[in-house]
Amino acid sequence: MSKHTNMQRDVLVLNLEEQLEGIAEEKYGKSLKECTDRETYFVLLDMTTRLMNVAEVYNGEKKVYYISMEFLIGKLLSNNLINLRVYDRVKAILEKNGKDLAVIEECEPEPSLGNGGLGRLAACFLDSIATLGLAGEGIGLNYHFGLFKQVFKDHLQNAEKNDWIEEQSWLEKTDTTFEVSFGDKKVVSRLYNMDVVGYDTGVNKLRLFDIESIDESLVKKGIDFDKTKIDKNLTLFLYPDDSDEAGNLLRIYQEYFLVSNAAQLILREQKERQYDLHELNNHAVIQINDTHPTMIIPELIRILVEEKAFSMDDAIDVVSKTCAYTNHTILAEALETWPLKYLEKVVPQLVPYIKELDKRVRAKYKNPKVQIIDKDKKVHMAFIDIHYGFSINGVAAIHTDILKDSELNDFYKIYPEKFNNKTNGITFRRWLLSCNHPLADFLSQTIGDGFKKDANKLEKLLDHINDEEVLDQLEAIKMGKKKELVDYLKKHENVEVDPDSIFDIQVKRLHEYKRQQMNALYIIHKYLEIKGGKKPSRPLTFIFGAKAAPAYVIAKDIIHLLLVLQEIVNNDPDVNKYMKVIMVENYNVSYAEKLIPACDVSEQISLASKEASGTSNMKFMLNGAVTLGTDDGANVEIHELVGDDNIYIFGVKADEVIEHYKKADYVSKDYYKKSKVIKEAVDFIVSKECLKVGHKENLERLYNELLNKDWFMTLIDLESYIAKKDEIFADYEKRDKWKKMMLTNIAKAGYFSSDRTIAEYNRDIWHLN
Ligand code: H53
Repeated sequence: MSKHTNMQRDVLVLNLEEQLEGIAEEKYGKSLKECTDRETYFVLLDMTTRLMNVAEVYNGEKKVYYISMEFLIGKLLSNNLINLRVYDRVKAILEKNGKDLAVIEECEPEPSLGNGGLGRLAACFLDSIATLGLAGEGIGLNYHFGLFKQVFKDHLQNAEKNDWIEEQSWLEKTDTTFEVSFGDKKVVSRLYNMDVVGYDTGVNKLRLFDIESIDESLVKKGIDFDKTKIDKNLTLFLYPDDSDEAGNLLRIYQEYFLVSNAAQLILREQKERQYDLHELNNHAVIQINDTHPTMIIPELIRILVEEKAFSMDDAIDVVSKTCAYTNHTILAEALETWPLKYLEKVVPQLVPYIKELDKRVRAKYKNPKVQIIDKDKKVHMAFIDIHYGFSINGVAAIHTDILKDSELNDFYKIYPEKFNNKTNGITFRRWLLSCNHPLADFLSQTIGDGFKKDANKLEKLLDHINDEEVLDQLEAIKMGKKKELVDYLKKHENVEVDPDSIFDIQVKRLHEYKRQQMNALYIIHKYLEIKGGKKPSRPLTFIFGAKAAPAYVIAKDIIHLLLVLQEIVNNDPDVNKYMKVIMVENYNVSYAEKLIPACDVSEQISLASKEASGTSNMKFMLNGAVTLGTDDGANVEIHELVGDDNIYIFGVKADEVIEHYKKADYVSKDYYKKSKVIKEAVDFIVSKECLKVGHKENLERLYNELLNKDWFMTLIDLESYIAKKDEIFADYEKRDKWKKMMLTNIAKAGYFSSDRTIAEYNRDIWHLN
């Protein structure tokens, strides 16, 4: 940090209390003590912004631009205070004034700029880029209503707009505007910035583009709006319904809007710094997050050729050396392919360049599986990234191996040197220091606070594996967090939970491959067992949090089943002493921060090969939960780190699953017919108990899906899942063993710090100073 900014910061920090009083007086003509909680929040927002304004801004010779449709950043107040190293002081000042920082935090609306793991990863990465002192920016969109707000009515998911932007917020409106041209219209963008402060370091920016002509009143009922009015709707929602053509086109408009702004911003910066664009790759590296921002490649090439007098060869060459692609999934549905005719409508200016890129590939490689434009005139966006980027990475070891060996094997054979793995990570500032103060404090006392800057130091905890006092403390901290959650659930979901019960939690996007339905079948199985007189030795609490994409019918049916089970189980006096089911409403980052520290059993039960990495698995282990999972994604690496004795792995392996898909020989009904347990559980979905509470249409559809299709092989693993889950619940009673497992999981979590991940991106891909 420069001397100048350092001094300004010190002055502010030294006089924190006076500053806060000053702002309260200025804004509200009151003392801090007299401010309401909401007013106090805005006072703190002001104060924090001032502190960030005097922090060093990173400006290296080379910068990384992380372009993403999602940035699931979560609330910012506490996190910013922690990273600025003033959290404890602010907390104490508030206490002196009769206020509780935890209560003030509740006044902050959570930004709704992301959906799941991919967006949260982008947010963790920004934190780590700043913390490592690297020059880097996120570039994304400022969605007014973001991802929808989930409301349950009649045991069904309803979607409402999520109106999160307030008059005063972390968003800073800038003077920067760009013109963005589509085939049939032009819009004017406006740039908003958000500061991203590193832990004890400087500040980077998250750049969020919006349109000037947005019209919020377009949204009439729920989340419905006229999808054709692009100049009014472009930045209303993240992932608007894309089940029809208008929805698909809107998605392409959004994606081009993102990359056109990104390109203009990046090139403007090169110009300001008087860099030669022929050396773009020495000053900029663009990380393309999933296929959504792929059009940045043809867009940059187009600008260089049409506006900067580059030859086509030179333009392609330098852009290819600047762009790197991260793949986050092997699911075909998430690897975008756009009909050429859609691109011709939305971005006709790019089409000649995409055709040129395709032509060059065609001239070199005959294999139809590597062509950018296929025989049905569909454009494979990932293939543009792979041919015309310099790096392609998967997000966990097994995922990268699957990309190399099967999904993208044809490309791996051409470009082995481009493929690399970067196992995902999470920022420990949010997922430990901020969401679990008691644990963070206890760790500091026990092993020193070196782990806050170097996560590997958590391993020191292993020295205490036989220390009963430490083990008891860990147990007590967990109990404290469980009790906090019990209060919260009572207030927000109106469900009574026993803190002595085992908290078994599955929180993630709702998708058949993640197999929330398998967890539901276990719950049915337990319910029937208890009804039959077999009681568990300790009560069980099953908690879910998940949103289903509004157009994903079966995913919504699974939510319906979970809500129906919640109703049946929690109201059955024979059963509710022994188990409870809770599907929390509108699961988001803030909810995760309450659930994860309170968890005993972390459910990571995707069909092997399908979960690229997962990141909640890392958050749970860091907070002392034990994983019940398949050999999938980052679970594999967790397994290697903690060893067989500290994790519960079940189910078929990835190669077996891949074989089944190749041979198309999985028949779910065979499993149903062969096993009484499976049959009973599946049949219960359409039993009179369920039909009394739920809807025939939804339940029958789900039942038929499981029986006749089950594309993600729920039934193949159901029996081994039941057995493992019973085993883990039984082991929970062996308290010594359990506490040691908790400790080991925390101690071994250091590898999953996003600081490690980002250091690897920088070492292997970005090469920033
Ligand atoms: O990305 C996470 C992975 C996770 C994967 C997730 C993801 C999305 O959230 C959205 C789209 C997509 O293609 C992938 O499902 O396994 O941990 C971050 O890499």
